[in-house]
Amino acid sequence: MNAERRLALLRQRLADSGIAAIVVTDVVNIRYITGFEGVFDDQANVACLVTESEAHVFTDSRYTEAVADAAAGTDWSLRGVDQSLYVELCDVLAGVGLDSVALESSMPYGRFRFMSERFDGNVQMIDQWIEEQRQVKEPEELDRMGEAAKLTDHAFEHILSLLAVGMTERDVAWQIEAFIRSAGADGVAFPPIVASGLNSSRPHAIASDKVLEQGDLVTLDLGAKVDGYCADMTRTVVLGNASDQQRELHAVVLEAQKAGFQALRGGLRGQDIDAKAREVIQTAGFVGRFGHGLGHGVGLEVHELPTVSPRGRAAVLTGSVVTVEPGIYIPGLGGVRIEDLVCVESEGCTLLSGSPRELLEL
Ligand SMILES: [Mn+2]
Repeated sequence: MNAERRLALLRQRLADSGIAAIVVTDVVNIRYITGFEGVFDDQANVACLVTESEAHVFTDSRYTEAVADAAAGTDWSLRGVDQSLYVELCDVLAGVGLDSVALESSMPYGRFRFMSERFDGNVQMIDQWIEEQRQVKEPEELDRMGEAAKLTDHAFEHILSLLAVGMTERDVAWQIEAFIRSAGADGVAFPPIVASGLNSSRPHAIASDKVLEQGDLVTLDLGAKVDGYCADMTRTVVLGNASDQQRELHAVVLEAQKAGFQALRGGLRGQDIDAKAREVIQTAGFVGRFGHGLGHGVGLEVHELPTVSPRGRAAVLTGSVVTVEPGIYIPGLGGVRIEDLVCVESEGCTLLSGSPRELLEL
């Protein structure tokens, strides 16, 4: 992890924007910019203040010992919070006499307003600065994502050996989760989606008490989190012999995914990559049956930049990691999605996930 470089890039962005300081409040961004691992939980009471020459972590006694350890030998200094994080942060800002501060757009509105009123200077709302930095992965981040993808493949292989008529969707989801945890991951990157039969037309169905039946399409969307980094992979299988219609859906989605892989390379806009895969689905006659985007970035979070969808106007950068996940969803009939994780290269992409992609009839 190159935390010094991450901090230098953030300071460069501040300088380019003519802003004296930034307060980072998003916990995932704090983890990224400090490089501190295993210190903050999702709910941590923490904020970072970065100026041209200083970098402070404000937090309370629940985290101070861990921060002091993690900060040793780095540019970061610990500021213990006794009463209120935001009051003390504003006091420090006032004390150093800065004329401007950037606040992240994800900050809760009440806190944003509090700081705007209390800080005697120019407050700028900035959007996704650190999220943009997080897109291009360092080699060590790619290694971790490769491990997460491999563990996810193993979990899929494991669940194939268990999947049977009579299990409920929730049974299956728990078996996936239990496998991932016992295989040494931090946990699941997100609650597994197990959508069977008619439920499979709902892209983000919640695993229910529905019992798996013969002839069901079963969509399994799962990911492990390893050393902080997520994987995301989907397969749709059939219990028993597939019908002609199920085969057709699967074949079209697979073709669309291939078109996505072929189109994908660094520097293209997300929407142009999306269009290549979407065209396959539309040409096959399934207009309006692929409602979501072709893919999204993955990293410390399971959904992050870049956006590979009709909304994705920004270039997908070489070194980013994205999903390629076309689907067809027909209410009253069912749905199919096939999703893999790839690293974007200047001339193509490299698969991180390796589970079989042909239609599996169990
Ligand atoms: Mn996904």
